[in-house]
Amino acid sequence: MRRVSLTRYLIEQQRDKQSIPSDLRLLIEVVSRACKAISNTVAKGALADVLGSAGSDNVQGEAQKKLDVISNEILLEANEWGGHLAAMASEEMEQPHQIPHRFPKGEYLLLFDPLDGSSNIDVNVSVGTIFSVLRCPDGVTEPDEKAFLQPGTKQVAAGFAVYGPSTLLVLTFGDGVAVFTLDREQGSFVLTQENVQIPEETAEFAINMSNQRHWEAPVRRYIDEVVAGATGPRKKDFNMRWIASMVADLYRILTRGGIFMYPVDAKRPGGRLRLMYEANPMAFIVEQAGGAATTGRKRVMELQPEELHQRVGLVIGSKKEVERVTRYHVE
Ligand code: AFP
Repeated sequence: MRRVSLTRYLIEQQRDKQSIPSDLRLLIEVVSRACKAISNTVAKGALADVLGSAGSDNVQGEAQKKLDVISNEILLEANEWGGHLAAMASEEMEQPHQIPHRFPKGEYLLLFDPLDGSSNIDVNVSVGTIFSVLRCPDGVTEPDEKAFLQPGTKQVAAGFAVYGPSTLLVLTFGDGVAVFTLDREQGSFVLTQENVQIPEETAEFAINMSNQRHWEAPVRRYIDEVVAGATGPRKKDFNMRWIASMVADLYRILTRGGIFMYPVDAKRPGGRLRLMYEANPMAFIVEQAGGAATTGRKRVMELQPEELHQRVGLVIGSKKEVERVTRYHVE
């Protein structure tokens, strides 16, 4: 693999494919620098008094971890002065964050979950940042929630960082998926994978089994079959993984295949994951890597959002498995 920095990769993509306008390139560079800062803060753990709860709740009424709030601040401060954004939206903020009037505005909208998997922070398990980029609708100078309510097919870029044994940045601009690894000596992201392809078949599933009694019949049928393994209709054994950090589960799936499911159920009829800054960016990336992403019934990226923080059921990963689960819902 040619050792290419993120900056060089973005410039060469722009020169060769005109696929990354300069303001979008600037946006991705700024977000990558914010992810480096979050990675460094997460890595300090107990040494920097960043663990534990912030003593506040987010828009979902969920207790915020200190690092949720810190990560959100890092992304806001990094992005508000560059002139590339019209506004930002975050899992941690009820309303979109307007660009201060002292700074110029750009054409993009940035949405993010600043720290996904934060319930894993205090037990030192991988966490990450997920982000999605949309264009601000023409003529909108003060983007409100409505400006963000665009289907996932309108995304111009999406990515996620995994703060794990190594810090990774996964990116797509709609022309394949690339992975960068943070070189801490250089302090820069280096290209380590290009044109990622998810195996269409898999023998590995990810779901939180403790919700089993709440599942709908098609989900119960699918999981019963994979748990039956070689003794059941699938005629092969399956393995299970559940890291409870979607970024870590999805990076594993990008690397070796698999299916990740957080379906709607009797306990969460609207689902658990958020459409705009979790499911949609992940769906864009997985589809670009040859996988699939549905709610169990419909392609995630075609959903017309109604609320900025709306939740959605998610079945995502190796194409043939997602198609099977979706077929069970339709049958
Ligand atoms: P937190 O950010 O609250 O830890 O939630 C993480 C997450 O949104 C996603 O990353 C995990 O896959 C999923 O929730 C874990 O949900 P359970 O804790 O119900 O297994």
